[in-house]
Amino acid sequence: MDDNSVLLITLAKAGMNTRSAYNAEMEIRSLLETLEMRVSFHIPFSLKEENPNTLIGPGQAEQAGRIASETGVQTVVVNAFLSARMEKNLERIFSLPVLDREAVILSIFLRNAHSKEAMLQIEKAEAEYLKPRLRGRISNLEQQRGGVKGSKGLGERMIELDRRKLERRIATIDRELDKISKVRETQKKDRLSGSLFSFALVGYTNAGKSSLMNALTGADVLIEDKLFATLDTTTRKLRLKNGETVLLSDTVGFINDLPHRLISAFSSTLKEALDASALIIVQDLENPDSYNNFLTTVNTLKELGAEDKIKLLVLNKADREYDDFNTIRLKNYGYDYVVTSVKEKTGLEELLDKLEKIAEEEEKIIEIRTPLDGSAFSLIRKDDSIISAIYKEDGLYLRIRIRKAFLPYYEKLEKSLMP
Ligand SMILES: Nc1nc2c(ncn2[C@@H]2O[C@H](COP(=O)(O)OP(=O)(O)OP(=O)(O)O)[C@@H](O)[C@H]2O)c(=O)[nH]1
Ligand SMILES: [Mg+2]
Repeated sequence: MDDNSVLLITLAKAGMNTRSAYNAEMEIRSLLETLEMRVSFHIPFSLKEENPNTLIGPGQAEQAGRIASETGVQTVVVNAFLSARMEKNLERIFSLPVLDREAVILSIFLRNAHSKEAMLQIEKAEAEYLKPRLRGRISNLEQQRGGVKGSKGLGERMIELDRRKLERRIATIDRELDKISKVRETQKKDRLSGSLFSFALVGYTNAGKSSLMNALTGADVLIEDKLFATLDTTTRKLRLKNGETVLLSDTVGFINDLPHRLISAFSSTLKEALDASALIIVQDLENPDSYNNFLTTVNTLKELGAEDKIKLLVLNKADREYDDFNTIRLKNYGYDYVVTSVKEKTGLEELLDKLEKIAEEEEKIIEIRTPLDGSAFSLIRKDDSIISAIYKEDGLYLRIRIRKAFLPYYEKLEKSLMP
């Protein structure tokens, strides 16, 4: 049996239908494929109640242990979140390293991080994951990954580091991340001069966000048929047909049960994207669970407080075969949508038209009367831009392109400045 062979345990909770169990199995399989781990045996357990020591029942654990030793696999993967205690107990029963869903996703992030910021963010999430797991663990966790950008496997690090070292490291990482995000803030201000309307592409991993970004802006973001190919936020200018220039951002994708640790680790990168004026959800139709994946995206955006910004749904990979029922539900959910195939370049013109419309609808040009001394300039929101300033006898008239949502702000401002 080779080093990457895995015994996969999936859990069907009470009330879960066979179809969603199947989809969940396919998803963890593609996560493992992304890590080049090979599932040589799969056990679907049904979980009636959670055992606090091992999650699965003692009989199930024993059965899995027997299969693991008979098949000679190197690792056991459980597609669930395990507490440190559950993980430790299962490793003792199996005499093998156990990876839970969070460890799998973390390993993929570790492997795909390229920028300094992404690496630091993941190292922090990893350190926090490891903290409660330091003692008494089988320590060849995830070594097979090996040699990625000089970063060691989860297990290797575990031996080297004790809890206090981890805490110190987390504090250092926090300081470094803080510096990076400050630099980025100032760069952003220079680059964007705060005045362009901006869109961010968000959505489930592998939906085609980066492909769409590249197709529309000529950027060369890495595109891969792997999960979490993108971890950094990239922003490019996009010229619409009416001549207006807007910004388009591509960012990290979401997944069902994305560990909270990772969402918070990526909060500053995500924030950069979610600060956009409008969000576009990209969802591929090909995924058999497309509707649920879309709901995951919407719910994640809700948790991040960005739900109000969702303006359009792009249903991508229309060149592939897809499930009609899911597709109908996606179309009827309530967002305006466009059906595209980035691969065959269909639907892109319609998408551009919609972007134009959104920018127009979301923006408004207003004129306000302000004091002649120019003191109002510093009160204009940084996302809004002054088009002209005209001196008249009774005041300085500013024409401003604003986000519609901030109309009340300017109405109040005018009243308070020129009572
Ligand atoms: N058939 C088909 N494949 C597509 C289409 N758009 C993208 N793909 C493929 O889907 C895979 C994922 O594309 P990406 O653009 O990397 O997806 P992403 O949403 O950026 O994914 P992450 O960054 O991993 O979250 C790649 O293999 C693309 O070539 C499409 O319209 N049709
Ligand atoms: Mg991508």
